[in-house]
Amino acid sequence: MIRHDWTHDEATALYEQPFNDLLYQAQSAHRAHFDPNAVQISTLLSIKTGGCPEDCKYCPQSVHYDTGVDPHALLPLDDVRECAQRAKQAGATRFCMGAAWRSPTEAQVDNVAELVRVVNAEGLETCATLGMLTADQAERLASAGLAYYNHNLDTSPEIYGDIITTRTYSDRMETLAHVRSAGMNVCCGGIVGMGEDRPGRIGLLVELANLPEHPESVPINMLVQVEGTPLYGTPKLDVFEFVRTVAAARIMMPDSFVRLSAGRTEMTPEAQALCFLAGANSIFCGDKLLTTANPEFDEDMALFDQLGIEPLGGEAAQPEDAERAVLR
Ligand code: SAM
Ligand code: DTB
Ligand code: SF4
Repeated sequence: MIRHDWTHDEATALYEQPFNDLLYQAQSAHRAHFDPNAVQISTLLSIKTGGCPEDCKYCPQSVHYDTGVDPHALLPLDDVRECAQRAKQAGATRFCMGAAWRSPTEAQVDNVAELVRVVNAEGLETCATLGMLTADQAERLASAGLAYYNHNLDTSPEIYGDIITTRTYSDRMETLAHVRSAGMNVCCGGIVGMGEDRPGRIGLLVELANLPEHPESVPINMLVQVEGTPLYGTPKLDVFEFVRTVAAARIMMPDSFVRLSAGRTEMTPEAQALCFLAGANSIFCGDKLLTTANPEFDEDMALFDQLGIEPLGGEAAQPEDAERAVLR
């Protein structure tokens, strides 16, 4: 059943079940809505890196922290097309373009709209994450053919102000509403392992599940700790707590793709397999996220083989083609 009226207490009862009961319930929900052995593959490209005026304490791209990230302006169209071609060859179905902006200017929206047309022409679904959008900007991106917009709530409303001071939770909600009104699919999730407590993780899930419509895609990121960011050195989250978050997301948003997102380089294959069992059915492939490392493509395909997982709807089809196409 699709619900939008979760209370914190109900979500807590769900989340705190014995681990085996939680995984059984999550896997049952997963099987009722999806092929349990198919995982969707997205790839990421940072089209504009670093120098962001926001102060998100987790982010290596904020201008406020010295993280050694190499900044660059918006990439030229040809470079983006080439990356999209390689992603497609490797079996990705969605190409996500990330920009380190608080909110794009009108000219920047026009430029990204052009990139969206180019990537769509390569036969890939497009996703972009560019910061806050006005209603009109969302409309223009939708008209250009942008299929998904990623805009994360990141954490629970109670904690938000401790992590980011340059915008509010309601700013985030407003952009999500603009994206919905423009008819785009919503990709919205968060980060765990930022030092939040269990109620903080549950609070994020309640906010996501109680949105007027569930996001089509829910990325669950494990904090990637980058030296120079204020959250560097935060005590690491217990992996079972991460799996519980994935499982609860699957149960509370049974029709959504739940993406095992950032942080996989720190996870064992066993931990990732548990996430798939808990209902994760999407990942980012390619050896780089936006600025940090992600597992090698071959490593991911080896894990898929071991687990009997098939990439969902990818047209790269022939594994040898996929192996030849090194992502970025
Ligand atoms: N600037 C835009 C924004 O913040 O909406 C788009 C790019 S931003 C890098 C996209 C998302 O990446 C953030 O919302 C956050 O959830 C995630 N992210 C950034 N740094 C991260 C980190 N160190 N670990 C895990 N996720 C991270
Ligand atoms: C999301 O939820 N995770 C991705 C994507 N959406 C844009 C980004 C992860 C970024 C990890 C840190 C980095 O590589 O800079
Ligand atoms: Fe900027 Fe996005 Fe990073 Fe925040 S998460 S500093 S808005 S790039």
